[in-house]
Amino acid sequence: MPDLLYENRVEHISTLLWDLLVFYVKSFLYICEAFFLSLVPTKYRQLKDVKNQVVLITGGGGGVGKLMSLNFARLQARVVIWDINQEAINTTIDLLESEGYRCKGYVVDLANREKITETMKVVRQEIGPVHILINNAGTVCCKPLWDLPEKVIENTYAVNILSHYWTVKGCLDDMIENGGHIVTVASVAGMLGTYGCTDYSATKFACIGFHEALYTELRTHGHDRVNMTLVCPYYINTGMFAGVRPRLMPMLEPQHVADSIVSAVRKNEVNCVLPDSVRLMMPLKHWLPAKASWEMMARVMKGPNSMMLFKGRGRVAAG
Ligand SMILES: NC(=O)c1ccc[n+]([C@@H]2O[C@H](COP(=O)([O-])OP(=O)(O)OC[C@H]3O[C@@H](n4cnc5c(N)ncnc54)[C@H](O)[C@@H]3O)[C@@H](O)[C@H]2O)c1
Ligand SMILES: *[C@@H]1O[C@H](CO)[C@@H](O)[C@H](O)[C@H]1NC(C)=O
Ligand SMILES: CC(=O)N[C@H]1CO[C@H](CO)[C@@H](O)[C@@H]1O
Repeated sequence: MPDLLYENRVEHISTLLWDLLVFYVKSFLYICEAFFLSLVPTKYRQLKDVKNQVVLITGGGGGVGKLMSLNFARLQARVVIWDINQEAINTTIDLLESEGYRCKGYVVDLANREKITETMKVVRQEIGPVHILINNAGTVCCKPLWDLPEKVIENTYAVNILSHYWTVKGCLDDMIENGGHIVTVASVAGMLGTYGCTDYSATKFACIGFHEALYTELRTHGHDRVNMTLVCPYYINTGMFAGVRPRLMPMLEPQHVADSIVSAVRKNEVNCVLPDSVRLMMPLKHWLPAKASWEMMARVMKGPNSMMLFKGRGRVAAG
């Protein structure tokens, strides 16, 4: 570990200047690299080979999780899905079987820590160590805080963020040894507080913090064989936010999101914001005065009004 306490001022300043110089040179190269790679079509890129790798997808019975399962199966990965809903698991297994692929499903409530830890061990025994973990499951209720039941708040935290700690802890040693990839599915709602989402937005912000902090820890300790990808999608047309009608941009198609996530993983990309334009807009939130940001959100985007149309799936949230 490099020593940060220097003997004297001269040494302090000279090392700082040297590090800044290295930083500028490397940053310039990385920016050129990123620009160059953005021009190369995916089919000419060198992509991670996932053949025979164990890919564990939480929430694999639903929207994006189901489509990612099929994508990974087509790449000859060994797909394992977890979901709270056996019927949903069956639809994914059937979908993969219709193309001749196999997939193993486990019923797991991600709000249950013991069950997660236990099933992680079962997967390791029955299938093998996990190479790619996709923490994809999520839940939303969409009510203003004063109408949000305590149980629902706790369940949102358990599923959307706490479960990430238990799934990652269950396979990190294997990943450090064999190489691996941890994918965190957050949301644009994790970059921008959203109406009806005091629980959902807060847990998605937490997902981003989890990803960034763990990334720092892995890099600092030289665990370079474990890659990480953070995914922040805008609304997706899966039914999770059914009813909501965003004013400016249409919802994303689930297939596009699944394809983009799989591609980001195979390119070892660290950040994946969907669509890209959101990434360019987001800094406005920090630059504009708060009152101007609110005008943008409430008057131009009509964010709260569109969220008030939320119907979801009409099911009562678990918990
Ligand atoms: N749909 C959107 O507009 C949108 C936007 C941004 C981010 N996201 C995020 O993308 C991810 C996937 O979203 P989606 O639209 O495919 O969701 P979805 O609701 O279509 O599917 C989620 C799956 O997770 C499962 N699940 C829910 N609670 C669970 C629990 N306690 N234990 C185990 N499984 C559970 C559900 O049964 C379902 O099969 C989520 O993390 C979501 O927060 C979604
Ligand atoms: C799921 O599939 C299994 C095996 O085919 C079957 O036994 C079970 O009844 C199915 N469950 C549901 C809820 O559809
Ligand atoms: C295990 C793995 O895929 N490691 C890769 C992480 O990403 C870098 C590139 O960004 C690759 O060089 C590693 O091979």
